[in-house]
Amino acid sequence: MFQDQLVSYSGVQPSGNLTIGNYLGAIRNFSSYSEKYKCFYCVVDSHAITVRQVPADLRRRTYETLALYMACGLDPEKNTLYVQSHVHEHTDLAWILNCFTMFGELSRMTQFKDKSAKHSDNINAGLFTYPVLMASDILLYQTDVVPVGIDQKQHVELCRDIANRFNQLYPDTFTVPEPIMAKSGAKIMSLAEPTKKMSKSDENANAVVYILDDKDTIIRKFKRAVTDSDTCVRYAEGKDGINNLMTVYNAFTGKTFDEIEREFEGKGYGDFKMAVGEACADALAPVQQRFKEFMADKAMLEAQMKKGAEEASYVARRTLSKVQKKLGFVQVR
Ligand code: ATP
Ligand code: LTN
Repeated sequence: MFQDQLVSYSGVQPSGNLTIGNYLGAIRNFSSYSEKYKCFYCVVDSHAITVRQVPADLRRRTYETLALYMACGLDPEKNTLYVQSHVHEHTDLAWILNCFTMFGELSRMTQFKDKSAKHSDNINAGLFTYPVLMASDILLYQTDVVPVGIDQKQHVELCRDIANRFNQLYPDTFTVPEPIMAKSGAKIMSLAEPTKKMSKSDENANAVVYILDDKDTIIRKFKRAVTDSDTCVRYAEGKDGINNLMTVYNAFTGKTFDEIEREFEGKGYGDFKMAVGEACADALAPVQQRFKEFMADKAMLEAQMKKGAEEASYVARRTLSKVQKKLGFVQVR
């Protein structure tokens, strides 16, 4: 679709304050595709309403997520940055793909199982069909690669199954995408329960380091991180807390696990936690600075949203129209 240029596509929900999991597992990696790929990065507000949102918070976080994309190095001149609900083709295609997705497939999605356990008072149909909307996001842009954290791999695999099924019935409709995961940081764990993924909707703020936390808060959170009764900084089975901190340190500094073990030989967990906190705070400081500048200019953010939606709509319209034609929908335009 883009004269042989490959396409990269991903999305982040404006469902809470973004964490270093979102940063290391997803957003930080997005800009590395800008040269080689045509990139689309979306603020997926329609996905966010699968769990209840306070309208004022959702609105503010939609601006914030766009500002963070830009603060993390995504240049809106080189990447299409937009808001999902501004391009109605996403929900149009989602309905169609619902008819090509099996109940059994959706029932097996671990995110659905986790979220329905967490929100047992609101197990709505949107939460169940969430992966179909995600498949629509991806397939509308004839995407080749989807940079995501490990937790989203299952959804991208389902998207591939849906695309293959549709292509078998209606050949040459969709590009079948590949998930790509960061080499380091694709699964950052909670600081309080290191067997659980760090999640922006965690109720325990001490379990989560937010991209916008100040240096003192970041260091305090790492200092309180759950570790083990051993004293030696080394990567080993059963040392989930330390393994996670080593992963964070590796992702922020580029130091290998061997190098980290050597650096902290003979030192205690206290020194190590301090170093992780400092590395994290130092890496985030320039992002926070740029974020503040972008958030101070709402008009600029709105102009970018508009421009992004126009660029995205142009592509999305073409794919949707191709799908509708293949299905036998009458087109009168
Ligand atoms: P929620 O808690 O609302 O479900 P979330 O923190 O899981 O949100 P998403 O908006 O669903 O965040 O995810 C955005 C991107 O960040 C996805 O690519 C996801 O895989 C990635 N991501 C989320 N959490 C982590 C994590 N702990 N480690 C690495 N990547 C992550
Ligand atoms: N489901 C993802 C967010 C998301 C996404 C996408 C990621 C929505 N649409 C398309 C990649 C591609 C999540 O919950 N993190």
